Amino acid sequence: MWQKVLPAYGINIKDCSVQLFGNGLINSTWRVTAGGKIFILQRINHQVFKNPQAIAGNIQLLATYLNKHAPGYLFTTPVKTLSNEELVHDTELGYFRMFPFVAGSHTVDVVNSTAEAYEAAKQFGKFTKLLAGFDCTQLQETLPDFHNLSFRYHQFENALAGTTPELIEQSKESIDFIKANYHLTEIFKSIKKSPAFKKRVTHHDTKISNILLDEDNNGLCVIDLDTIMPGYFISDVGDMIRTYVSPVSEEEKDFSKIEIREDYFAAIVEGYLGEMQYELSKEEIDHFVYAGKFMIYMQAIRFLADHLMNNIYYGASYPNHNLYRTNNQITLLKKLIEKEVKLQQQVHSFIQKNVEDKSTAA
Ligand code: GN1
Ligand code: MG
Repeated sequence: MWQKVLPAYGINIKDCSVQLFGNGLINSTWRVTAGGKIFILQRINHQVFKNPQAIAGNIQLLATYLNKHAPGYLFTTPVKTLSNEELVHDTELGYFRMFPFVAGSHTVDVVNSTAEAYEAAKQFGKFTKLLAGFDCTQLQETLPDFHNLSFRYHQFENALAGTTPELIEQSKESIDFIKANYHLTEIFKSIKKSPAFKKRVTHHDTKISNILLDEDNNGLCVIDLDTIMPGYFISDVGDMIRTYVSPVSEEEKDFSKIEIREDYFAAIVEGYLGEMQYELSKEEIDHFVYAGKFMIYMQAIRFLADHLMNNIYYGASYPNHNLYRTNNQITLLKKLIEKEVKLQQQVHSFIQKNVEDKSTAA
């Protein structure tokens, strides 16, 4: 596939080496070495991202702003083709773009330490903070309704109406759990109406593999910029809670391994709020743990709806894969709810301590 794309960048396919890279569910990624340089080539899933030009446009706007207001900040922009384009379009293969590989950087697929969780949370917080002065309404919605929980709940109801009685019977417990926790959708609806919740430049995919680390494991920058859109902080904090706090991922089938590690939660609080504390309102900070519930619940809904619709979105590599993923997320959500009060207290102690430190320093 890449053979057809690389010549657009002036790369001779006989003089390069290409390997598959990463493990995203939606886009395909390759690492390309050519002419002594390394690049990351990505195919944009056009079924999902219906308007790839919007992604390129958003990245350009952000790059221009950051160049001016935070010139030292590392922000990766696509390599231009020979004809000065940011995207390569092939009628059969779809859309591609390529980024320079950041020298000395690496990514990790799973969070291995609280230090990594801290570094990632700090980078995602810093990204939104640096863009606080940028008018986020200029950005296009690359995926309309992506983290709109009301919309996801409707999708789930439509899936229930369109699926087979057998699948409903088999998924009954999971369906009942989602319905019984509809109040989480109600909270989201009130957030959308509340002036205390602000739309900001939001990454919307804060998994650890979307952070570049240097050789000493310090965070360098955020990558995977496709879902950057206006959004609420609960999306970014929530997906960090969803994916860093448990020692096992959404793919784990032995649910007894799912756990809420308080020290990892604390690392997210310190990393993210260390940057964002003074940007967020009191009401937003009060919803820090809700952020985790929101994202885990929404992911469970998306996996379940996909199971009911025969895995058209996420795919499945074994029978009932998306039902396992759903129940994995439901288990994680239940465990988070058990510790909710204690974790929200951790958030408030962090804020309190910072306020006290500030007043003694003054
Ligand atoms: C998808 O493609 P990937 O793995 O980065 C999905 C996320 C989900 C995630 C679950 C565009 O992300 O929203 O949280 O799978 N991205 C899209 O693993 O749907
Ligand atoms: Mg992604």
